[in-house]
Amino acid sequence: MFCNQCQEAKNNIACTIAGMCGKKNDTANLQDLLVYGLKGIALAAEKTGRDHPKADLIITDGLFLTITNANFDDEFIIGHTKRALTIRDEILKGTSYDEDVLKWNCTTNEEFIAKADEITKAFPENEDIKSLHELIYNGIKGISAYAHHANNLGFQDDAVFKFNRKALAATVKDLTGEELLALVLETGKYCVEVMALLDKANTETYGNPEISEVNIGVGKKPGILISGHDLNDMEALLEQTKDTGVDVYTHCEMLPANYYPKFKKYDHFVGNYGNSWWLQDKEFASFNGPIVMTTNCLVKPRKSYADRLFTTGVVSYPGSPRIPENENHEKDFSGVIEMAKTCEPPVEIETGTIIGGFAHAQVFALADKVVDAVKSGAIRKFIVMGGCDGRHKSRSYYTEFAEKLPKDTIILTAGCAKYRYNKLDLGDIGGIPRVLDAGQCNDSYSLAVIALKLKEIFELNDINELPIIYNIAWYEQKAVTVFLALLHLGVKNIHLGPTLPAFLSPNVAKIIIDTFQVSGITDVDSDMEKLLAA
Ligand code: FSO
Ligand code: SF4
Repeated sequence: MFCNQCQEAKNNIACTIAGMCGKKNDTANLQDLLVYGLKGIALAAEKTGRDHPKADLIITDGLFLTITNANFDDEFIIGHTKRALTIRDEILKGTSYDEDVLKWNCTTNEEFIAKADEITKAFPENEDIKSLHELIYNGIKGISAYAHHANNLGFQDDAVFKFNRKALAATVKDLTGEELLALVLETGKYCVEVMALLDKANTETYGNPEISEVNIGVGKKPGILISGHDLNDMEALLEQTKDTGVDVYTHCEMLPANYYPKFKKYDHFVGNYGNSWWLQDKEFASFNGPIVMTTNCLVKPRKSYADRLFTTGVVSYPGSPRIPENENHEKDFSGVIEMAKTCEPPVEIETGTIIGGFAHAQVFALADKVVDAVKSGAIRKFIVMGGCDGRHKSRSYYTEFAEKLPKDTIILTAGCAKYRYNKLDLGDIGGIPRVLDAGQCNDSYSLAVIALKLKEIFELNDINELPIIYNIAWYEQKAVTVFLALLHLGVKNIHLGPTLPAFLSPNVAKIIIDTFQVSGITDVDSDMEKLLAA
C-alpha cells in the first residue's frame, strides 16, 4: 500500500504497511484499484463517445467510499469495482482498445487483491506529476462526497459529473505538469460548484439553518446516535422514530442537523451527544444505544459497542450490521429502533447547550449588526478556523489559538474542527457570539458566501481586503475540496495545519505557496502576531 491522502499519513510521508486510520494493506490497494476501475469508465465513455445511465453515480459513490475513514470492507469495495467494470464493458461493447485500464478484469477476490497490489505500485515516477495526480484525486473525492449527498436529496449538476470524468481520464494520459496544474485549478471551480449545489439541496429541502441552542445533555429515554453528514438519513431516522419512545441524538458532523427548521420540529430530537469523530470509541460506548454511521469518520469499532454500530451508504466495516435499503434506496431503521428499546439511556457526559446555525442566510439577517460592529471597531477581525479535527496532540494548537484571540475578534467555523473550541466560554461582541458555526465542512461554502457579501457591502475590489484571516485545519479529502474552493475564489494567505499535505511534492507545494501565499502553522503566539498584523 501507499496512501498519503490524509493529514495523519505516517511521518507526514505515507502509510505503507498499515494505515494510521486502521486501513489494512489490501483494503488500501483495493481502493486504488476501484479508482482505476472508475478511470476505465471515464476513458471508455470519452473514447467511444457513448454513455451509461449509471456511470456518474458509480463514479461518485466509488470515489466517495475511498475517502479516509469511510470504508474498511474489502468485499464491499470489490463489489463496487465489479459493478464499475460491468459498466465500463457495457460502454465498450463491440470495440477494442489496447490500454490496460480498458481491458483488465478479475473474477475472484484473490485476483482483485493481486491486481490491486500491481496498480498501487504503478504510480507516476515523476514526483511532481504524482503529486498533481494526488491533488486531483483528493479534490474529486471530496467533490464526490458532496455530490453524493446532493444526489440523495434529488439535486444533481451535470457539469460536476462531467468534470469528475475529465479529471479521472486525465490521470491515465500523458499530461504535462502545466496541463495537470491547470486541471488542479479547474478542480477548484467544481469544488465551489458542488458546495453551492449541496447548499441549495440542503436549504431547499430542510430550510435555512437558524440560530439554535443545542442541548448537549441527555434525556431519560433510550436513544439512537446518528453521525456523519447525510441529512437524508437524518430525516428518515427522525420520521421512523416518531412516537416509538426512542430519542435521537447527533454526533460530530451531524450536530448541524440541530440548526435546520425541518428537523427542529421533532420533539424526540434531543440534541448532540459528544464531540469530534476521534473520540467515538469512548462516546459510543457510554451512549449505550445503537449508533448509525452515515459517512466518515468511522474508526475501528470497539467490542463494547461493535454490535450496535450500524453502517449505511458508502460506509462499511467488516462484520458491522447494515441498515437495510430497498431498490428505491428507502432505508429501514426498524431494527435499530427495536435494539434501542432494549438499551439503557445514554450516560450523561456533559450538560448545558452550545449555539450554532450561522450559515449565510442567518448571517445576512444579522448583516446590519455585523457591519456596524466592524465600522465601529467592535469587531477587529474575523478568523476562519473551519475544517477538520484529528487525534494528533498538536491540534491543541487550535484550542489555544481560539483562547488567545483578542476579545474583538470573531471565529467563523464549519466542520468538525469546531470541537476544539466550541465549548469554550469565549463570550460575545454586542450579542454576536465569538464563535459562529455555519455547520458541516461543506458549509464552508457559507463562509465564502458571507465573505463575498461583506466584500460587496464594504465596496471592496478584492476579497483579500476584508478583515478576514484564515487559519484552517485539515484532515481528509473533503478539506482538500474546501481548500481548492477557497483558492478558486481568490482567497490568499491561508494558513493550513497542523501540517501541510504529504501529497504535495516540494515543487508543487512551492507553486501553491508562491501563487496563493499559503503557509503552514508554527506556534500560537508567533502565528497570532503574524495573522493579526496582516
Ligand atoms: Fe470531519 Fe471526518 Fe466533515 Fe471530514 S468528521 S473530518 S473533512 O470526515 O468531513 O469535518
Ligand atoms: Fe494513512 Fe490517512 Fe491513508 Fe489512512 S487515509 S492509510 S491514515 S494516509
